[in-house]
Amino acid sequence: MKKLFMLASIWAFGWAVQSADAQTSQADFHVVPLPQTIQATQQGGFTLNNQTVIVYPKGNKAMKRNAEFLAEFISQHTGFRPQVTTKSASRNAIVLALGLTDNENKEAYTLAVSADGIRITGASEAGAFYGVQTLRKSIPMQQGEVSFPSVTVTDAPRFSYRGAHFDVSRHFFPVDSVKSFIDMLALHNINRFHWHLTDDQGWRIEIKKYPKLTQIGSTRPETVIGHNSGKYDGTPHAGFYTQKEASEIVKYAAERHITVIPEIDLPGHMQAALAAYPELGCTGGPYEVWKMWGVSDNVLCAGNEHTFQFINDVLTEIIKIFPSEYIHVGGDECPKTQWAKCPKCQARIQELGLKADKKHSAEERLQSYVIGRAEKFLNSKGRQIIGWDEILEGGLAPNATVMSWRGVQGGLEAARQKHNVIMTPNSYLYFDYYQSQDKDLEPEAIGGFLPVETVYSYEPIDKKLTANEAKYIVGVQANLWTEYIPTYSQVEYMELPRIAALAEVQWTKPENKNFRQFLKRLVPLVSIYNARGYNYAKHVFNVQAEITPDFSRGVQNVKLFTIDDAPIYYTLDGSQPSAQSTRYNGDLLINHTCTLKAVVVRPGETSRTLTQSFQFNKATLNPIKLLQPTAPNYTYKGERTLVDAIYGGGSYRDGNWLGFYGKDMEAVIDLGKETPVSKAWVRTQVAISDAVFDLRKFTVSVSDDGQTFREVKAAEYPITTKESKDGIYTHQVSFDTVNARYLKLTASPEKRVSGGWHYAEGGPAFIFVDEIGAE
Ligand code: TNX
Repeated sequence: MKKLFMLASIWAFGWAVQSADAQTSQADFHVVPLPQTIQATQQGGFTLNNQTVIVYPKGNKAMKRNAEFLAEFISQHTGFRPQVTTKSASRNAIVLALGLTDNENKEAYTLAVSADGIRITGASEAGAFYGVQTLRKSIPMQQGEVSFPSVTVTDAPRFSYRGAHFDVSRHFFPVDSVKSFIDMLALHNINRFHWHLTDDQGWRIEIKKYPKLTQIGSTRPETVIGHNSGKYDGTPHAGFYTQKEASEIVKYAAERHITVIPEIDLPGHMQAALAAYPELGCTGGPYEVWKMWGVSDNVLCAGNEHTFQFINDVLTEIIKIFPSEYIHVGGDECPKTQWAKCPKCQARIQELGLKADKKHSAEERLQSYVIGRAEKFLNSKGRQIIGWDEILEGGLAPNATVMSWRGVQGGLEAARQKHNVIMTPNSYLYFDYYQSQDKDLEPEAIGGFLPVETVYSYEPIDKKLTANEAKYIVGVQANLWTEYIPTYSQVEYMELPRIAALAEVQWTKPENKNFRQFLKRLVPLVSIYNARGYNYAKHVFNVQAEITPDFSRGVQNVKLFTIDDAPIYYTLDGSQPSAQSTRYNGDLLINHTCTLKAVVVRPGETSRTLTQSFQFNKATLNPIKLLQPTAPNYTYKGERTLVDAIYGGGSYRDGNWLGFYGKDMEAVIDLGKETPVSKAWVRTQVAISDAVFDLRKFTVSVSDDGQTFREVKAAEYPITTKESKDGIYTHQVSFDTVNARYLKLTASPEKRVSGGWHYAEGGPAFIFVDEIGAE
């Protein structure tokens, strides 16, 4: 019986494929990253079918590989694999060629469609590879023939260094995962893989001259739970790459036109190495491979000549494995506490005559000395160094490239000093940060909040730089620190789709970038993620809402949408929606108190739930006027916010709260006709450390003409003190029913903070109000 069912389902699947076969899908070159130009031509469109061949230039191994990649991609997308050949074909061929000469950019390519086929011409093999990537991404994931529009794509990356960093120290990831990571980079046209191989919590690369680095340094006895909770999991965490495995990774990456840049983080972040060779530390140990997160005080001793021998020996083996011109030597977060006490380090400072000045301490200069020696050594071998922006402290090594991670300032400073810079600011490009403010629904992360949109908005060439200085910004990179990322599946979740946004920051010219259009381009890219089984974050696929109040009809107009136009279902009674609930049809007007919940239902899965409550009362969505202005920075959408039926959240900066400073919130609401009213209220938020205090007074007045008002009730509230509590408060007053056409509600803030306990002493405090109402 079971077998019969299986046969039946195979048959059904086969039928589905066949019927799709009959259809020709349409290729679209608006891929991620968006090519620089896509120009319509008169050459005629081309149809790719099971007779199409891929031609590459004879004798060129890299082009042969490009051709084979393309054949494999096409077979994944369409179901048939084109034959790869060196025999020229005049019809029905995709031709991969070299010799694009009118572009100095080595990674440039053109892709020209004509009735006879497609010709990709690279300025180099790498250029041709990006042409192949663009072509493959243009093909929908649908079995059957593909029709290409008659266009020419002319493309080249904006930045030559397009990086992605992966920390394999905090958590180790096996060779297969690293290869998978590299495939993911290739899909996004990334050409540098920054491999963070060593840190306090684990040394992950075999060094033959120092076998204990991996024998001891690659295993930590256990790992702290959560954010340094003080509790440990009791499970050893271990792993390293042999030199052979690392070479295999280098080759795998090179085949995908990616350079592996290894990082040996020094002189800080070295506790795992010290556990293996305690004589390299200032105190002599003993040390253990670190079991918790943060910045360890245990660093290499800069007074010990053996340290420099060690660094040179390690780097000697590293450059044998990694042909990259650039070697990353870290330089970040090296506490100087032990150097300040260590007699050897102090003797070195003396001997070198290092002096503190206004900008740098003597110990910072000692760090520059360490990095400088590593640079000298690597330069003597024909290599260059990259270091984190701390290498600016104490003076830059002469040829160093700076990776700016603590914001953008270090990058600006290095560019002004005429050093190459790679921008990787944590505020935009730290993929270990949360992607949603609903932290409860996310895997535990280090902190922060970095949604796709913020990544996309990043502009690496700061306006403060002159054109000449801007030339030193050679690249952009996102970093993935893995303290809180124990599995490879979570690596994918943190990278995807933020890395797609990164790809356009790195590749696409800023004038061609557009977030809404990027989201549309993301949909076909995600179908590749699906086909490859990637675990990507789905926030951008959740229901999005645009809520516009309509005062003339007294309703909230709710527009719901998704980036791929998938069906949305909703409820208004607070119950969980499903595919059985009402389907959203483009029309949703809310005129009563209710809770909207909406989900997107796609084959096999339902999105997160969008929840929005509406609170209606007699004042809601009636014309409102403020008689005194809001604080300029806290005006958002203005007075209508106070009667829009939408409450604000716990942050007074969420756009639903209006701020008032030194002025009353004095609002006149036109109820439209004479209306009986017997109570009124105001919702306010208190955040004492930001000088956001409670009201002192709330007054209700009424009027028949909107000109002369009669006070019906007033209430006073105690002064805010050190002991007052932050939070959201509703202040309500009741009175004998009055008939009123106009209602005036006045909330008065503290006008003069007193008592000598707050920095706002002597001046006014803010009040923040999200909603006012009456019944
Ligand atoms: C800072 S970025 C570090 C890493 C941490 C990371 C966590 C940098 C050069 N150093 O050691 O893993 O923050 O976000």
